[in-house]
Amino acid sequence: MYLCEQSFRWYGPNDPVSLQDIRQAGATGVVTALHHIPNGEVWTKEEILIRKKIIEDAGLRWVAVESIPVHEHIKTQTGEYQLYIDNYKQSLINLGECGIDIVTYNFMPVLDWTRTDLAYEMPDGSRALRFERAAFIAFDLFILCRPEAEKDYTAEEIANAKARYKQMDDAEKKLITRNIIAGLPGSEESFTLDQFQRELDRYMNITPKKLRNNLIYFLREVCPSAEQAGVKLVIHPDDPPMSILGLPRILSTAEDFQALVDAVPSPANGLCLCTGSFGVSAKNNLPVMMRQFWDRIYFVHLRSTQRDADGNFHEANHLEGNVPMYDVMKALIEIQQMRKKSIVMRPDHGHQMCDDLRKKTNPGYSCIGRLRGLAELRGLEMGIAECIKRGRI
Ligand code: DNO
Repeated sequence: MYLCEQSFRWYGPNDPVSLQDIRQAGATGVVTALHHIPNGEVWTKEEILIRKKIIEDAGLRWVAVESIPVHEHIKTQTGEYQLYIDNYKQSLINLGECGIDIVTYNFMPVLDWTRTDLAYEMPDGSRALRFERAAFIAFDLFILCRPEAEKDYTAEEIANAKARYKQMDDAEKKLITRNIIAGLPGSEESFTLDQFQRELDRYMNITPKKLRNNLIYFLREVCPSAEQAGVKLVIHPDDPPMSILGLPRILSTAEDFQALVDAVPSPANGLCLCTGSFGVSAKNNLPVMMRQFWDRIYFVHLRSTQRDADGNFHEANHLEGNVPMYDVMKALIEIQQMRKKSIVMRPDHGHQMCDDLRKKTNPGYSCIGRLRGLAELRGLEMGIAECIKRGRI
């Protein structure tokens, strides 16, 4: 029976979580990126092989790249975009030649994943990442003061944001600004408020349709190189799966990914199924999406979120919250048998808990919370797989 290849994300030699920690968590694979290479430059074979050796010397395997960032010029089709696309192709070819065959990317304008609170206290004292809508709108309207931002919100939302803003002291204003624009781990970019507004301005005339066309152009360009290199590209969905700060977002639903498949049928055009990102929208039915894209899901992030009626969400324990993890895992086992192949999975994020509460950790990527997540998820997978083998389900 084909079961998941269990992996852990690692931010490289400076990550406070070591490769030994990852091995002890029970993972066999490592998901990493060459974060020190500036966005847009080629990943040389030499650099790739140095990283690969470090991972293999620790008894692990480099199973996926997360991510090669897509330069903003490619997303907006301005400036040196063709050069950056050519560099991207070369990086894919180099990775393929070094035996690394899954590459994650996203096409979210300006910001990668976005949260307002990185230390939301759970009833058990652990800390989770949270997106609080009123605080986010308060940032947009009263801290960033984005021109015409009010148009994006209802009168009630604006009133709630105003009340929320009034509660904030200077320290909270600074903190929320840092959380939103100074870059979460892996985001690759960080800005001052002015720079940030200038980055948003680049998208003033870019409609969702135009952004999608730019993504399709990018894929048509890079997929042939990926195919030639034996590499699968996997796009990470928008997190959260909705437009924010007036920016176009084009990978929030099954229809969004289907449009990409229709435009670029290359088998290299794949999906990184991030259950936590898609799961924030009640409209996304994850097991249905998994069966729809069974032959294009090459990488899976397993995580759950808990929504509330006000449009807030926080990251729940892996087996709790709104993501139906049992059904997701069952679908994942099924699609692996259909594909006759193990799919790379990593427990996505985790609460900061136990000893990690006293350490400096990367938000979402402390060791113990993810270790708990992996332990629960692999147990769930084994339980379902055994029941299938014994004909019980
Ligand atoms: C957050 C991550 C994202 C992801 C990128 C992929 O925890 O899932 O930063 O790595 O969006 O390009």
